[in-house]
Amino acid sequence: MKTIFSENHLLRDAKTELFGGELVEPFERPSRAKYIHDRLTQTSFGPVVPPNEYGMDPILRIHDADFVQFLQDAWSLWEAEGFKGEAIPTCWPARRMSDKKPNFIEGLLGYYALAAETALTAGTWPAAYASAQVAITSAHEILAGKNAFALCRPPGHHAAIDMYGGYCFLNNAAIAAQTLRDNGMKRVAIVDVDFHHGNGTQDIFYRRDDIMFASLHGDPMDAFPHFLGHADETGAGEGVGFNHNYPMPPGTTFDVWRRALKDALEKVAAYQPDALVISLGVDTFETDPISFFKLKSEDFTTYGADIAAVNLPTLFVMEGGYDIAEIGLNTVNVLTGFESV
Ligand code: 7XA
Ligand code: ZN
Repeated sequence: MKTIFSENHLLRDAKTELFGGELVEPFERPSRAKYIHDRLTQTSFGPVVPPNEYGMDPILRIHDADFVQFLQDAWSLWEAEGFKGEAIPTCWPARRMSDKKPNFIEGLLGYYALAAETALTAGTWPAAYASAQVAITSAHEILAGKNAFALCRPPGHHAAIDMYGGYCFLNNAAIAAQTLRDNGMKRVAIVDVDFHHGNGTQDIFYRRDDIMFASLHGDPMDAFPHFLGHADETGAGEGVGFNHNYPMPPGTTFDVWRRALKDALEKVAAYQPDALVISLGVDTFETDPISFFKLKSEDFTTYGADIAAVNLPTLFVMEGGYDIAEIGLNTVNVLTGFESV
């Protein structure tokens, strides 16, 4: 299968992440994509090509226009105040406070952020935009009857209609799924195998029955994003029954995780979608520095084959994974496992 990849991901190069009360080098850093790209090349996995330009319309099918405008303006508003560091939110509309949108950048950051670890920087918007174009271009591969790997960076699954955070700005998987719908597909399934719950994707499609969502993740009682991803969140309105969460505890091993995947894939098969989008995070790996599952490198190959057995046009969209030395191996293992069937 083809990989779609943009060098513009390099523009997302934050120097700080708020972690454990310190400003550290971000876990989500440019070398992640380089290691995946290197592994694709070393294994001659398939062609790696740049995205086409589809503009803003597909992005605005998912995200509110005022939120997208904020992402474009935030850095210049922050710089104009003369602040020295990167733009990090420090206050929120917490319980029983006003939901009016403030004018000042400090208030705007809290209004649109769902968490404080993700610093906004000069190149964040163009990189996020390029990442979305990668996802949209990959969706067009699916429409042309092929499978594809969207090597997106920055990732997307925490980004909601009008919120960023968890290293995510635009929801690449959601934009891709909507692109499939807007070009004639009737039903699309998204399965999120990243360690973290795909709160953004869930939020975007929670009331819809044309895009089903299933997520396997660290129990939010113990893992980011903490405030969404419980098993009893099953959809609302027309979306009731089309949202499936599989929260799992610290130390979860592949046999347990794989049973959850098989259950999710059975639900996908029953749904009879026209295509499958996989939010592919490899932070389920046993030595991932910010996660707590215990998958081994060979397990990624195994579950890639499990996904292929569903026999649907499949789009893999890159999400998380922070054991950088192994990120290429684990990611490409999923793809080779998929292609082995
Ligand atoms: O899938 N999402 C991620 O990999 C990013 C999670 C960010 C966690 C930040 C917790 N301090
Ligand atoms: Zn993750």
